[in-house]
Amino acid sequence: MSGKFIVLTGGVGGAKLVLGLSQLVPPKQLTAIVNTGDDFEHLGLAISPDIDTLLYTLSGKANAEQGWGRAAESWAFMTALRELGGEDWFQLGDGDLALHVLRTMRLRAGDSLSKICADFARAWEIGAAILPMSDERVATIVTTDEGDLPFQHYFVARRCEPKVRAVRFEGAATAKAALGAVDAILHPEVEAILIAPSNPYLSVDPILAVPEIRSALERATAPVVAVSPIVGGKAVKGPTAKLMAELGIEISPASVAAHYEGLIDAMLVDIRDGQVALGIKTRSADTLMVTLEDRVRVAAEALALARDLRG
Ligand code: FO1
Repeated sequence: MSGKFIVLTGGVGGAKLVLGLSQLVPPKQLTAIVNTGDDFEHLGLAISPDIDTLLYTLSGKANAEQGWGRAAESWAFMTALRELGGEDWFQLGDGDLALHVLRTMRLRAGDSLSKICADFARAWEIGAAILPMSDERVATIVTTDEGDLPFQHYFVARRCEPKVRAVRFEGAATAKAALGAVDAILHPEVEAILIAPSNPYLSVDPILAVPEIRSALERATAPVVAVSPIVGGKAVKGPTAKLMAELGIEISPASVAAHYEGLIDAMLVDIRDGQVALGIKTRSADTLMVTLEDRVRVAAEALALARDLRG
């Protein structure tokens, strides 16, 4: 394949698909546009979880079982922090800390998040382009029955327990797409644009809330294929299914297809969800990603669906 491939991704599930794609597509032809709505400042440090999860995953440094953070991590910092009474609800490993310290220092020096990402990717010999959705601050705020919670407070501190009433992305409406993101989506050699099986409402929506990205997707001539995050009528892990239930949305691929209406041309649906009539082209496959082979299989199925659309 000589073409280019774009994937919109957030969270752990998204990183799995990107890893699968990176085994099939020459890395230089792969661009990931990553959610930054989960980003927050913690202990004075700029944390970008979905970018870091992708950096770790594509460089082979990820803690695969946990999904986020580094493998073989040490926790001296957290131990010392706890002794001093510092906030310890958000686990920062010693190795992980280097990313946050360097990123914070460089952001304060005026470097853009996308430049910092590109330098980290290069340092870890990641060939794929890792682009934040925007270089400007966008914050996912979850409105719950306990009030508004910044994303990490909902996801980690409260373990997704509060009932969700709404989700919003502060700053998204005026945020410009990161340099290169729109051009990547609209590039004439793009063969497929994939939406990873990330949480549509928490991890993909912030990306789609950046006006230039949504309009680029609407204008793109390349096929846009979403991988369903639902497996057998429920979500694999994380709060997707609980969130959908709380938002009164039926937990099904059809709901996700409707959510992406007008943006996607097709959806890869899990074989356990049977044949679903979504009004768009679908392909059925085992989309559960446990092993590396699974990740490659799902990526291959999604690319095959895009190829079918190109005819
Ligand atoms: N998730 C947790 O459930 N607990 C944590 O303590 C935690 C720390 C953490 C540190 C760095 C990082 O990049 C991610 C981290 N995550 C943690 C995961 C993170 O909350 C999620 O991966 C995304 O924000 C949503 O997918």
